Amino acid sequence: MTGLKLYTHPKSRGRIARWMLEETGRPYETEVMDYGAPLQSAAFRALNPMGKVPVLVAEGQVVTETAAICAFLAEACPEAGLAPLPSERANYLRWMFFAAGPLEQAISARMFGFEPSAEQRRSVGFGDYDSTVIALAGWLTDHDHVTGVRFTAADVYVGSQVMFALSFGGLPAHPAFLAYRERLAARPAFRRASELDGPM
Ligand SMILES: N[C@@H](CCC(=O)N[C@@H](CS)C(=O)NCC(=O)O)C(=O)O
Repeated sequence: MTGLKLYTHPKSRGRIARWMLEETGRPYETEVMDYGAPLQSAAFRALNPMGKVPVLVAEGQVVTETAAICAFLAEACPEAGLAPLPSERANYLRWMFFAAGPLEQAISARMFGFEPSAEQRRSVGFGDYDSTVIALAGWLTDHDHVTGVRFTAADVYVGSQVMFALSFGGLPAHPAFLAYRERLAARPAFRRASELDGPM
Protein backbone atom coordinates (compact mmCIF):
# COMPACT_ATOMS: atom_id res chain seq x y z
CA MET A 1 0.00 0.00 0.00
CA THR A 2 1.29 3.46 -0.94
CA GLY A 3 -0.29 6.86 -0.41
CA LEU A 4 -0.37 6.82 3.39
CA LYS A 5 -0.96 10.12 5.14
CA LEU A 6 -1.16 10.60 8.90
CA TYR A 7 -2.80 13.65 10.44
CA THR A 8 -1.36 13.91 13.91
CA HIS A 9 0.00 15.99 16.75
CA PRO A 10 3.18 15.01 18.62
CA LYS A 11 1.34 15.20 21.96
CA SER A 12 -1.52 12.93 21.04
CA ARG A 13 -2.53 9.36 20.35
CA GLY A 14 -1.08 10.10 16.91
CA ARG A 15 2.21 8.87 18.40
CA ILE A 16 0.71 5.38 18.50
CA ALA A 17 -0.26 5.59 14.83
CA ARG A 18 3.22 6.81 13.92
CA TRP A 19 4.81 3.92 15.80
CA MET A 20 2.56 1.53 13.90
CA LEU A 21 3.51 3.16 10.59
CA GLU A 22 7.19 2.84 11.49
CA GLU A 23 6.60 -0.85 12.27
CA THR A 24 5.20 -1.39 8.76
CA GLY A 25 8.31 0.05 7.11
CA ARG A 26 6.13 1.75 4.50
CA PRO A 27 6.73 5.36 3.46
CA TYR A 28 4.15 7.82 4.73
CA GLU A 29 3.44 11.51 4.83
CA THR A 30 2.65 13.41 8.03
CA GLU A 31 0.59 16.52 8.57
CA VAL A 32 0.87 17.97 12.05
CA MET A 33 -2.41 19.58 13.10
CA ASP A 34 -2.44 22.29 15.72
CA TYR A 35 -5.01 21.88 18.47
CA GLY A 36 -7.98 24.22 18.35
CA ALA A 37 -9.35 25.78 15.17
CA PRO A 38 -7.54 23.54 12.63
CA LEU A 39 -9.16 20.42 14.07
CA GLN A 40 -12.55 22.12 13.91
CA SER A 41 -12.20 23.24 10.28
CA ALA A 42 -14.75 21.92 7.81
CA ALA A 43 -11.98 20.25 5.81
CA PHE A 44 -10.66 18.32 8.81
CA ARG A 45 -14.09 17.48 10.17
CA ALA A 46 -14.92 15.98 6.80
CA LEU A 47 -12.20 13.44 7.61
CA ASN A 48 -13.09 13.06 11.28
CA PRO A 49 -16.36 14.59 12.47
CA MET A 50 -14.99 14.28 16.02
CA GLY A 51 -12.35 16.89 15.19
CA LYS A 52 -9.64 14.72 16.69
CA VAL A 53 -6.32 13.22 15.70
CA PRO A 54 -5.01 10.81 14.63
CA VAL A 55 -6.54 10.27 11.21
CA LEU A 56 -4.98 8.00 8.62
CA VAL A 57 -5.81 8.39 4.94
CA ALA A 58 -4.76 5.32 2.99
CA GLU A 59 -5.26 5.47 -0.75
CA GLY A 60 -8.42 7.51 -0.23
CA GLN A 61 -9.75 5.41 2.66
CA VAL A 62 -10.18 7.34 5.90
CA VAL A 63 -9.42 5.55 9.16
CA THR A 64 -10.07 7.20 12.52
CA GLU A 65 -9.70 5.65 15.99
CA THR A 66 -6.17 4.71 16.89
CA ALA A 67 -6.90 1.06 17.53
CA ALA A 68 -8.58 0.81 14.11
CA ILE A 69 -5.57 2.49 12.48
CA CYS A 70 -3.27 -0.14 14.03
CA ALA A 71 -5.50 -3.02 12.94
CA PHE A 72 -6.02 -1.54 9.47
CA LEU A 73 -2.29 -1.13 8.85
CA ALA A 74 -1.54 -4.62 10.10
CA GLU A 75 -3.90 -6.01 7.46
CA ALA A 76 -2.91 -3.56 4.73
CA CYS A 77 0.81 -4.33 5.13
CA PRO A 78 0.87 -8.12 5.57
CA GLU A 79 4.59 -8.39 4.84
CA ALA A 80 5.27 -6.67 8.19
CA GLY A 81 3.85 -9.72 9.98
CA LEU A 82 1.87 -7.65 12.48
CA ALA A 83 -1.58 -9.07 11.79
CA PRO A 84 -2.63 -12.07 13.87
CA LEU A 85 -2.29 -15.66 12.71
CA PRO A 86 -5.62 -17.52 12.90
CA SER A 87 -4.54 -19.07 16.20
CA GLU A 88 -3.69 -15.63 17.61
CA ARG A 89 -6.85 -13.87 16.49
CA ALA A 90 -8.92 -14.32 19.62
CA ASN A 91 -6.34 -12.84 21.96
CA TYR A 92 -5.41 -10.14 19.46
CA LEU A 93 -9.00 -8.91 19.13
CA ARG A 94 -9.85 -9.42 22.75
CA TRP A 95 -7.06 -7.29 24.19
CA MET A 96 -7.08 -4.71 21.44
CA PHE A 97 -10.76 -4.01 22.12
CA PHE A 98 -10.17 -4.25 25.86
CA ALA A 99 -7.54 -1.53 25.64
CA ALA A 100 -9.64 0.76 23.43
CA GLY A 101 -12.70 0.33 25.65
CA PRO A 102 -12.50 -0.73 29.30
CA LEU A 103 -8.83 0.06 29.87
CA GLU A 104 -8.94 3.56 28.42
CA GLN A 105 -12.21 4.31 30.21
CA ALA A 106 -10.91 3.02 33.54
CA ILE A 107 -7.76 5.14 33.30
CA SER A 108 -9.70 8.26 32.27
CA ALA A 109 -12.29 7.73 34.98
CA ARG A 110 -9.58 7.39 37.61
CA MET A 111 -7.75 10.44 36.26
CA PHE A 112 -10.89 12.58 36.43
CA GLY A 113 -12.10 11.24 39.76
CA PHE A 114 -15.04 9.09 38.68
CA GLU A 115 -15.34 5.92 40.77
CA PRO A 116 -18.49 4.02 39.83
CA SER A 117 -20.74 2.92 42.68
CA ALA A 118 -21.52 -0.80 43.13
CA GLU A 119 -24.75 -0.21 41.21
CA GLN A 120 -23.04 1.73 38.40
CA ARG A 121 -20.36 -0.99 37.99
CA ARG A 122 -22.95 -3.26 36.46
CA SER A 123 -23.52 -0.82 33.59
CA VAL A 124 -20.10 0.77 33.22
CA GLY A 125 -18.06 -1.17 30.64
CA PHE A 126 -14.90 -1.32 32.76
CA GLY A 127 -16.74 -2.33 35.91
CA ASP A 128 -14.17 -0.83 38.24
CA TYR A 129 -10.58 0.32 37.96
CA ASP A 130 -9.00 -2.43 40.06
CA SER A 131 -10.66 -5.28 38.15
CA THR A 132 -9.53 -3.77 34.86
CA VAL A 133 -5.94 -3.42 36.02
CA ILE A 134 -5.85 -6.90 37.53
CA ALA A 135 -7.21 -8.43 34.30
CA LEU A 136 -4.48 -6.93 32.13
CA ALA A 137 -1.70 -7.39 34.68
CA GLY A 138 -2.66 -11.06 34.97
CA TRP A 139 -2.46 -11.57 31.23
CA LEU A 140 0.89 -9.81 30.91
CA THR A 141 2.30 -11.72 33.85
CA ASP A 142 1.71 -14.94 31.95
CA HIS A 143 2.43 -13.69 28.41
CA ASP A 144 5.24 -11.56 26.99
CA HIS A 145 2.95 -10.16 24.32
CA VAL A 146 -0.76 -9.77 23.70
CA THR A 147 -1.01 -12.87 21.55
CA GLY A 148 1.59 -14.82 23.52
CA VAL A 149 5.20 -14.85 22.42
CA ARG A 150 5.03 -12.82 19.22
CA PHE A 151 4.81 -9.04 18.76
CA THR A 152 1.77 -7.89 16.76
CA ALA A 153 -0.12 -4.66 16.08
CA ALA A 154 -2.08 -5.33 19.26
CA ASP A 155 1.10 -4.69 21.22
CA VAL A 156 1.52 -1.32 19.54
CA TYR A 157 -1.91 -0.32 20.80
CA VAL A 158 -2.12 -2.10 24.16
CA GLY A 159 1.53 -1.33 24.85
CA SER A 160 1.07 2.36 24.11
CA GLN A 161 -1.82 2.54 26.54
CA VAL A 162 0.30 0.83 29.19
CA MET A 163 3.37 2.98 28.56
CA PHE A 164 1.42 6.22 28.51
CA ALA A 165 -0.55 5.41 31.65
CA LEU A 166 2.59 4.33 33.52
CA SER A 167 4.17 7.69 32.72
CA PHE A 168 1.61 9.64 34.77
CA GLY A 169 0.47 7.06 37.31
CA GLY A 170 -2.67 6.08 35.42
CA LEU A 171 -1.54 2.48 35.91
CA PRO A 172 0.37 1.15 38.92
CA ALA A 173 4.01 0.13 38.54
CA HIS A 174 3.10 -3.57 38.41
CA PRO A 175 6.15 -5.71 37.48
CA ALA A 176 4.30 -7.12 34.44
CA PHE A 177 3.60 -3.62 33.10
CA LEU A 178 7.18 -2.50 33.70
CA ALA A 179 8.66 -5.55 31.95
CA TYR A 180 6.23 -5.15 29.04
CA ARG A 181 7.20 -1.48 28.69
CA GLU A 182 10.87 -2.42 28.62
CA ARG A 183 10.34 -5.03 25.89
CA LEU A 184 8.38 -2.63 23.70
CA ALA A 185 10.58 0.41 24.22
CA ALA A 186 13.53 -1.58 22.82
CA ARG A 187 11.90 -1.91 19.40
CA PRO A 188 13.70 0.07 16.70
CA ALA A 189 10.40 1.30 15.22
CA PHE A 190 9.30 2.60 18.61
CA ARG A 191 12.58 4.47 18.98
CA ARG A 192 12.34 5.96 15.49
CA ALA A 193 8.77 7.09 16.10
CA SER A 194 9.70 8.61 19.47
CA GLU A 195 12.57 10.53 17.88
CA LEU A 196 10.29 11.86 15.15
CA ASP A 197 7.60 12.98 17.59
CA GLY A 198 9.96 14.16 20.31
CA PRO A 199 9.38 14.01 24.06
CA MET A 200 5.80 13.77 25.32
N1 LIG B 1 -10.89 7.65 20.42
C1 LIG B 1 -9.95 8.43 19.69
C2 LIG B 1 -9.49 9.57 20.58
C3 LIG B 1 -8.77 10.64 19.81
C4 LIG B 1 -8.43 11.82 20.70
O1 LIG B 1 -9.04 12.03 21.76
N2 LIG B 1 -7.49 12.63 20.26
C5 LIG B 1 -7.11 13.81 21.01
C6 LIG B 1 -5.59 13.85 21.16
S1 LIG B 1 -4.96 12.40 21.98
C7 LIG B 1 -7.49 15.07 20.26
O2 LIG B 1 -7.40 15.12 19.04
N3 LIG B 1 -7.87 16.11 20.99
C8 LIG B 1 -8.15 17.39 20.42
C9 LIG B 1 -9.54 17.85 20.66
O3 LIG B 1 -10.39 17.08 21.09
O4 LIG B 1 -9.78 19.02 20.38
C10 LIG B 1 -8.77 7.57 19.27
O5 LIG B 1 -8.50 6.56 19.91
O6 LIG B 1 -8.13 7.87 18.26
